[in-house]
Amino acid sequence: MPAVIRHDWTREEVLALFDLPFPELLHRAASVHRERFDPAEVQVSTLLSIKTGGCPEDCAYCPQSARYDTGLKAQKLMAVDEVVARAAAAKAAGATRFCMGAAWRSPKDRDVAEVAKMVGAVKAMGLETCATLGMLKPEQARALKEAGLDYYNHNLDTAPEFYGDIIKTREYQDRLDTLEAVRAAGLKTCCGGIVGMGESREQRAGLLQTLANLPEHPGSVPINRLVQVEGTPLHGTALLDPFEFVRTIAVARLLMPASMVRLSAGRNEMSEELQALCFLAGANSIFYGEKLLTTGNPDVEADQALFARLGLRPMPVVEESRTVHADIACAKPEAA
Ligand code: SAM
Ligand code: DTB
Ligand code: SF4
Repeated sequence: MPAVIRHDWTREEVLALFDLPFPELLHRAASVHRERFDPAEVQVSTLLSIKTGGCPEDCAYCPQSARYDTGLKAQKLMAVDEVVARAAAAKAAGATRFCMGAAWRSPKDRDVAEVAKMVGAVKAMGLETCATLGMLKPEQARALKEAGLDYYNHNLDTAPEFYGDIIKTREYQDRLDTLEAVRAAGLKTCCGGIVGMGESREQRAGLLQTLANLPEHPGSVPINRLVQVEGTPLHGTALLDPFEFVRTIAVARLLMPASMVRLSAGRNEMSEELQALCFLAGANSIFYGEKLLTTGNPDVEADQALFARLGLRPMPVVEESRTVHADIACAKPEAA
C-alpha cells in the first residue's frame, strides 16, 4: 500500500525526518518514490520569460525586481507568435510542459487575455501548459483554465515566519489566496520554494510542512536553490550545504508522495553527482533548456548526456489516473 497522503504534518515530525541519518532518509524517500513512480522517469518542463524585469515587488532573491540594479534589461510582453515558436523549439528538444513566466505582481485583465492566447496555442501543440504571472483573481484563474492552462505556478518560497525577511510588498496570505483561486478554477498547482536564502533548517521544514498541509498537495513542487544574482539583496548569502539540499528534496518526497518534486533553479551551479543524489532522493522533474527565466540552466546536450549516463528518460505526460489516485488517498487517508 503506498504511503498515506497526509495534510496534518507537525513541524516536529518534519524536523525529525530532516534529522535522520542521511542514508536512512534517502532510503525512505527512494522507497516512497518507487511506490507511485518509475524512478528512471523524469518530467521535463521548459521555461520562457514572456515578460521580463521591471517588477514592482521587492523579492530579495529576484533579479527581475525594478528595485535592484542587476543589469537586467526589462522587456515588454512577448508577441504570441514568438512564444509559439519558442514552445515548438522546446517540444522538438523533448520538453513535455511549457511554462510561461511574467515579472508581474499581478496581471491586468488585458494581460490575462493575451496570455490566454499563448496558452491556447501552446496547448494545441500537444504540450502541457503552465503559467506564472503573480497574484490572480478568481475570474482570471477561470479565464486561464478555459484557455487550456493545465498548471499555475505560484510559490510559497519559504516558511511563513521567514517570509517577511524576504518579501515586504505582499503577505503570505496573498499567496495562499491565489493558490485557492487557482484550485477553485480547476487548475493544477505548481508550488514550492527556494532554499539557501539564509533560512534555518526549521524554516526549511516550515516551508515543506506548509506545502504538504495545503488542502491539496501541489501537482508539482519546485525546490529551487537560490541563484545568487549580483545586485539583489541576497547576493553573497552563505551557501547551503549540498547535503542539506538533498535532505530537503528527500523530505519533500516523503511529505508529498504523489507530487512531481522538481529539482529546479540552481542546477547550473551543481555538480552532476549532486544532481544524481537529488534524483536518488526522489526528485523526478527538472527545468530543461539553457535558460530558466533570466539566468542560466544546463544546456540540452548536457542534460541529455546526464540522463544517458544515469539511465534516466523523460516522463511521458502524466495520465489523469495518477492524479485521481492521489485525490482518493487525500479524501480517505484512513483507508490507506
Ligand atoms: N512574478 C511571479 C511570482 O513571483 O509569482 C512569477 C515569476 S517569479 C520569477 C517565479 C519564481 O521564481 C519565484 O516565486 C521564485 O520562487 C523563483 N525565483 C526567482 N528568482 C530566483 C532566484 N534567484 N533563485 C531561485 N529561484 C528564484
Ligand atoms: C520556479 O519555482 N522556478 C522557476 C519557475 N518556478 C518559474 C523560476 C526560477 C527563476 C530563477 C532565476 C531566473 O532565471 O530569473
Ligand atoms: Fe516580481 Fe516574481 Fe521576481 Fe518577485 S519573484 S520580484 S513578484 S518577478
